[in-house]
Amino acid sequence: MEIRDKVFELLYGAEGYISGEVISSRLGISRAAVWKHIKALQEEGCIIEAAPRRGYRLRANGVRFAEVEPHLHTAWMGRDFQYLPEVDSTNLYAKKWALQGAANGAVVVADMQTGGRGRLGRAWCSPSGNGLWMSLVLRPLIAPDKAPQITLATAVGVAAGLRDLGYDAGIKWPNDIYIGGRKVCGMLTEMHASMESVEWVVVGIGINCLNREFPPEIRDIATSLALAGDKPVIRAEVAAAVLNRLEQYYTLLYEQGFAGIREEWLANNITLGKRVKITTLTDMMYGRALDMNEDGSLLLEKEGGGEFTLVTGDVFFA
Ligand code: BT5
Repeated sequence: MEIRDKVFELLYGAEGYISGEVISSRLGISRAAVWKHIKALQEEGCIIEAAPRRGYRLRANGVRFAEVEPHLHTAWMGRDFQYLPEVDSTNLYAKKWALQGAANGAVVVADMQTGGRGRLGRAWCSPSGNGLWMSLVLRPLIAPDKAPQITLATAVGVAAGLRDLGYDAGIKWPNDIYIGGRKVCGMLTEMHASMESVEWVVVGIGINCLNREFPPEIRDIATSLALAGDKPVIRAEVAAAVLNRLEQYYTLLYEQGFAGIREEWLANNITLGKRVKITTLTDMMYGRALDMNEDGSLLLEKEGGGEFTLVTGDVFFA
């Protein structure tokens, strides 16, 4: 365990304040080193108060397992859990972990990503201290052509988790989560499969939690839970709420097929009935989103007549 994690555990386990002296003698490090780790934890999003003579007190915090676990009610989801202060991308990390044998339901969470990615190589803005950047390893017993259903089940699970916390979260096809007309969460599913079976799926989920501002390129389209709600956002609670629901909906998908996921998706989507512009690698068109087909694809009524089935691509409200 890193020294910083040990400092965190002492703060977390303390009732009230713990002095710098106690931390330094318990861990055998200097007072200056204690202060350095406290500052680094603060930069990661932990709210740590420092009071003269009394020491340090942890108020609100980050996304280490010790903080997530009390809210987690799962049997297998998130039971193997890694926290990283910084990583290029949790999806890249999870893929390497999957190759090394990570269990079904293994989760990696980072405080910050230096190379967070969206679909088609787009960038995902993942600064330190304010988001939930996590990836799950799944080993579902499904045929590769059913993998897109995992993505849709993820959207249903994340939206349900956010609604449990009181946010009015809606799903934009296929799996962006919106609150108040802005994107609060994106997902990136990657898989490794043979012709017959899926070996592993890595599901990356990025949720803006405490962000108060965004870079210019996404300022008009992005929001965070802090901006969308009027209550404190505890990232560990968000992580657990989402993981709890994901276990439920993946289990539903594996045991009963896609119909139940589709029903939930239909009940919580913000796409159907709207005028949209869609883009695929080869096409661009306007239309009205009519329905989600039984296989998860999106049925459109094209402007100018006819129907179109969108299997993969982007949907913009137009
Ligand atoms: C996505 O792609 O929405 C998938 C995002 C997945 C991020 C997670 S974080 C944990 C894991 N590790 C990774 O490296 N990735 C996953 P897409 O639908 O292609 O949308 C990307 C677009 O969203 C960008 O081109 C921007 O316009 C916008 N965007 C970027 N950062 C954003 C943010 N923080 N909040 C809202 N929108 C953002």
